[in-house]
Amino acid sequence: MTNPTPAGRPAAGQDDRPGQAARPRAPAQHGTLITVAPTGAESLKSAVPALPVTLDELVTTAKECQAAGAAVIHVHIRDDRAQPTLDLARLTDTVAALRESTDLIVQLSTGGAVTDGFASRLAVLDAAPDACSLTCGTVNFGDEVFSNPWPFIRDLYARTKELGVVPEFELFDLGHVATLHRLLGDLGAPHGGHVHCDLVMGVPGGMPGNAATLVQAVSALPPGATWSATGIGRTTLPVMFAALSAGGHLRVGMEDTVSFARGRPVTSNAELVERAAALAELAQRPPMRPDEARTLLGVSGRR
Ligand code: KMH
Ligand code: ZN
Repeated sequence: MTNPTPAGRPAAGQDDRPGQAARPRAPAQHGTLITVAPTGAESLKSAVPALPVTLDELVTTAKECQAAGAAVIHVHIRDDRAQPTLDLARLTDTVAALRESTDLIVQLSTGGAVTDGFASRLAVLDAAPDACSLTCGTVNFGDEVFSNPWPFIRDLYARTKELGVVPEFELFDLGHVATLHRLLGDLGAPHGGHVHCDLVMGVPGGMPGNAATLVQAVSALPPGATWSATGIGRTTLPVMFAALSAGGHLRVGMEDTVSFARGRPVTSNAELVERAAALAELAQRPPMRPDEARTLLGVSGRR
């Protein structure tokens, strides 16, 4: 039997119920960070009418999702024709509007659409978001290629540090985990000091969205890193259950799935957040508030 602590209580990780021999117990539970990715760059508004594409639609969605339990919003924006854009003025206005109307951590996508060039993806940071996505490698993306060569990854990461933007490392494949280690080894810790990753699983061409792959990817992450996971399309639910059981956080939203169940389209991002929040509650890891998420991720107060 392990020695008791000075206060006479069993050491952390042991069962302290009266009459119980010391034995391992589950790690301390923590809340669940829920990120909503409401729009993405791939779905067409004409095919998915519930997709938020205008600033008004995005702000309304953000408010609903915060009320449902989201703490972070991962943002792609659209132009007047509902096409993906990285227009800097629009991005800046979007950051301002989301800050005005919600407490959510505003994370801009630097991935954009597969057709976006590196210069405009780097310039996203000039819109001064709280946080940004940073994909750690190239991946086949359906019939396309989502291009993230090492020099671009390095430049983007260096720029996040210069501008004080907290990166979330997007990992679409196991090789991306290796690149994350290389990046941290070469350039050091991110702004905010904490490494948070998002496993994007089930993209055709990336790692599959299942529990075995999730466990393998998580076991390769840097020590101390936290992580979310999202499964694209029909891998949404298996990945969500696997992430919760493995102690991870959740990303949901219409960027990743437009079906709520077989044959039943998603009607709003909020219903995806509500479902994630309900499962998190069931797992006794309730949704984190935005201020708790700021502390976890090292995102400082509003600039
Ligand atoms: N739209 C994808 C090509 C990100 O936001 O950083 C890339 C993507 C990743 O969605
Ligand atoms: Zn995205």
